[in-house]
Amino acid sequence: MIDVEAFRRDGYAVLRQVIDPAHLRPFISVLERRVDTLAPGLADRHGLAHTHPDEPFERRLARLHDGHPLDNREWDPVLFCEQFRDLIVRPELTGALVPLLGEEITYQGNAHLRPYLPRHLDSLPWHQDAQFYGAGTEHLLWQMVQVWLPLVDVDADSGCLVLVPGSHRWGLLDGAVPGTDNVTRSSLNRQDAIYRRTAARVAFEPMTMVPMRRGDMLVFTNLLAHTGTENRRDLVRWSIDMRFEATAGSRPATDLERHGYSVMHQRIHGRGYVPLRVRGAAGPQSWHSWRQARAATRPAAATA
Ligand SMILES: O=C(O)CCC(=O)C(=O)O
Repeated sequence: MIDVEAFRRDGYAVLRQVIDPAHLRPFISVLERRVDTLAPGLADRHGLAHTHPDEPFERRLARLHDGHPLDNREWDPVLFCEQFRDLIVRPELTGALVPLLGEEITYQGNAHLRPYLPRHLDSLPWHQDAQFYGAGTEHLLWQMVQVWLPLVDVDADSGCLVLVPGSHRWGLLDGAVPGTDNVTRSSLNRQDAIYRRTAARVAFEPMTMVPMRRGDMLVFTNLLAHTGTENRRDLVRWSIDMRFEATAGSRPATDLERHGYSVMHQRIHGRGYVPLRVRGAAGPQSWHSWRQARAATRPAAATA
């Protein structure tokens, strides 16, 4: 059970063995099948003699890339499938968020799947997620959470997250997208400004590494400064990071929070993300209804 007082003080909570790793299996099987489909092309492109069919999930993609880089955003579309939907509506996952978000919870439709390959040395630099969502979303501090879920065990040598406890109390560091354009993908200059500004702010702060096992769940606020670490192991660091909100209108919100919702939803709809109700009086939304909602959504205006 999440300690709400500690969460509000530290800006994050690590929940151990919330999900039985067996429940990650159906989604991992989807990934394994996708790797299998990609295998001949990757072997061909990288001049490999075979497709390493006997390598385990933790290693096969690394063998197939054989030191060649991978753009993890190419994997994000896999997060729209029935097995992923079934994972994120699981009562033990959504129930863990109830003390923070209440009984009505929506997945915002924006997640990243990150298969970080061995010797992935350019981990995502320091940032607060709200810097990317746009100025105004900092007011959603207690109305939304980020959830980071490892699909393999992770530690300091394989790319676990590092964070600065309490950094959410600094407020929004500048570098956030100004005005209303939080839909278009940030320019490299803006990304660089965000990373530099945040790195400078965290430089002399105590940091905490968060090693995790499959089945653990890290929950953090949209203002917590965090980064990934290098993956030096001979394994792929598979993880999913995703965002959930207290379903808009389901509980009282201040004017600033309502403004935060409106900026956030502008981004979500502008980018073509398709939210999914994962918990509530009406029960979680079905796969069928989520798929229909996506079919009715215009193509994303921007990605990543
Ligand atoms: O997985 C990582 O290394 C970085 C994840 C991240 O920055 C996020 O979840 O916002």
